[in-house]
Amino acid sequence: RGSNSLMEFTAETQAFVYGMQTKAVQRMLDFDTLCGRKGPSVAAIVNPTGEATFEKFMFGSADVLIPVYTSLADAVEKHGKTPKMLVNFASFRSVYSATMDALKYASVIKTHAIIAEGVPEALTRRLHYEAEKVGVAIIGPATVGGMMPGRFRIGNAGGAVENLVLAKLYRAGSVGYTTKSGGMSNELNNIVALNTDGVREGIAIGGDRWPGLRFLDVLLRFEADPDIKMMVLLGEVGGREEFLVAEAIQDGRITKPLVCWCCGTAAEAFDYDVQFGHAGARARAADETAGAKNRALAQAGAHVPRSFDEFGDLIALVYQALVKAGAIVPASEPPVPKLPSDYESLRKKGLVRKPANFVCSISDDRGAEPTYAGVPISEIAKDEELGIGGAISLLWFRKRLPRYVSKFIELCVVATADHGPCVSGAHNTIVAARAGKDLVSSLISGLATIGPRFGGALDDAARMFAAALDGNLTAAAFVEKCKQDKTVIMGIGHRVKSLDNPDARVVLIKEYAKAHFPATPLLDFALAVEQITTRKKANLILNVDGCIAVCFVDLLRGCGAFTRSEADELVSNGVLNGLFVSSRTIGLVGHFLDQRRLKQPLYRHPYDDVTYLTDG
Ligand code: Q5B
Repeated sequence: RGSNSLMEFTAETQAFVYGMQTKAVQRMLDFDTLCGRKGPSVAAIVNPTGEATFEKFMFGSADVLIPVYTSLADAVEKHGKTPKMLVNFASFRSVYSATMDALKYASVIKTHAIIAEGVPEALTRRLHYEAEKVGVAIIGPATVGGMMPGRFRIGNAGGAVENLVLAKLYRAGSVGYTTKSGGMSNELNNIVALNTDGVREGIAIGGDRWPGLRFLDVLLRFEADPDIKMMVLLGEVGGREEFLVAEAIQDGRITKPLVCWCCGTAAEAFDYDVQFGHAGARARAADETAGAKNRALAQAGAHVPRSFDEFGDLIALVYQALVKAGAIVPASEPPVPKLPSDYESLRKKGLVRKPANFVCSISDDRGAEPTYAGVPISEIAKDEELGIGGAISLLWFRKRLPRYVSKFIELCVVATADHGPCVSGAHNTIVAARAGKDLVSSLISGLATIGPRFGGALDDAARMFAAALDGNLTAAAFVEKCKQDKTVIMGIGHRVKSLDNPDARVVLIKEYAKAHFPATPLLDFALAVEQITTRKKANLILNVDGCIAVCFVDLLRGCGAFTRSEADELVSNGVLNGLFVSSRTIGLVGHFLDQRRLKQPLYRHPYDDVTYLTDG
């Protein structure tokens, strides 16, 4: 059964918490704050499946870092100067090995609380046997642990902060109680607070059939504690623990007033065995019934009510008698301590607000399914009208645009996804990949070349052509003006494409626009400009950037989904270059993967390809 002697709990006692139970740790620290403890009651967390690190918690309104170790050995080495309690949250599968490991440090870890439910009984008994050999006390399994008001809280014992305050667990009273589970403890915290000066110590021994620490062990501890003036026991059907208590009253080992009740008297109304919620809560023989145990306790001299309804009243009677006799002198009530509230919990209750730092109007992933402009992605995936062009429309324009528009976007993506390895972007991506850089770095290196000369001329082309058309310039006047201004016409000219070597992409885009758009005034204007520029040089064609740009302006202005100012604002915000960046990303990733697949070595530019002008 392990040692029957629990360690002493003071306002300096600290625990190791086994398992990454951050909520439980925070609850222990919140209890510390309520009690006015000087330091945290958790010395360290042991997380064998994680990394050695620090975890941030709140201690009052201050941040504290609690160390996390991957082994108990490390925790003991660093914090083993003073005795520790182990709050063991290992699962029922791993708790046996975790406890056996912890028993190696019996000189430091004097008491364990085993929280797991469902630990096989044979393993539980083996653990208790081994613990007893090394003098370690085990509370549990299947326990919430216990509560030492004003000093120490084991894990989640006592529940939410509101309960701790209502049951005045931030300061000690005169009552020691023991029971089985967390739910029963919470009930007792409340009943004892309502009917006495409060709890001095409360231990839940756990709901299994083979608890380590027993009711009698706890009550004998209370008997020896001069600050505990009366005791409360809330047992239940199943097991014979309560008979040991009755014997101890009879033979004089327990002398302090004890108020008892065993729950589960209703089981006797059935003609078959009833299993209650706890594994041990089932009468396997007549003397394991709640009624038999209540009678035995009453006969031994404990205070036993007629029903659970009268339990609190009887506790109050016994308490008042002790006060009257002068055995208990109720202390004056300290002010109720305040615990700073967590912003998140107040926000959920609607008690605080703050302006958001970020605003987002295009997507939302907070629900079960992400949405783009309010449309769930499953709908986008199902709807043949949408596709990738539709997804871009929703995310960029926050609109579901006509199919011919999303088809046009898809055509632009397909047409400009890649243009071979020799263009600036692909070149840089390839060189970076061959220098051993990762995908994102190589991609960034390629994307960084997109600008006024390469792939980034769309928005400026749209602006220049639109301004000329809107200003009623003729194509010839526009070309002349650019010449006088010494400005290159964005969207005109190509390094390799020309009248003799036409760009197939431009042909495709022009044809689509002519076939599907309501009108193409800007495209027509740009083609008229091309007629003039190509007279000067055959490569001064309307290039892919320029063609997409003017077609897109015709689309934004003509599709009916945007006002003129909305269309202009989209262009001035950079939507057209965004289209090239998005599509070319596909090709650049392809080049990176290609270089990796081909295991290409570091690239070094050949000397004979550099003209050296170094002779002064
Ligand atoms: N001249 C594209 O120049 C390029 C003129 C012009 C008036 C013009 C040049 C340019 C505007 C920017 C633009 C997008 C640098 C191009 C793309 C994506 C790509 C790329 C790929 C892909 C080419 C020779 C003579 C000079 C110049 C005059 C040139 N452009 N006049 N307006 N726009 N265009 N960029 O061939 O009298 O001899 O001094 O800046 O739209 O990037 O495939 O490679 O998909 O990856 O080097 O298609 O046109 O010609 O600069 O030596 O000029 O023509 O003033 O006149 P070039 P330059 P002069 S699409």
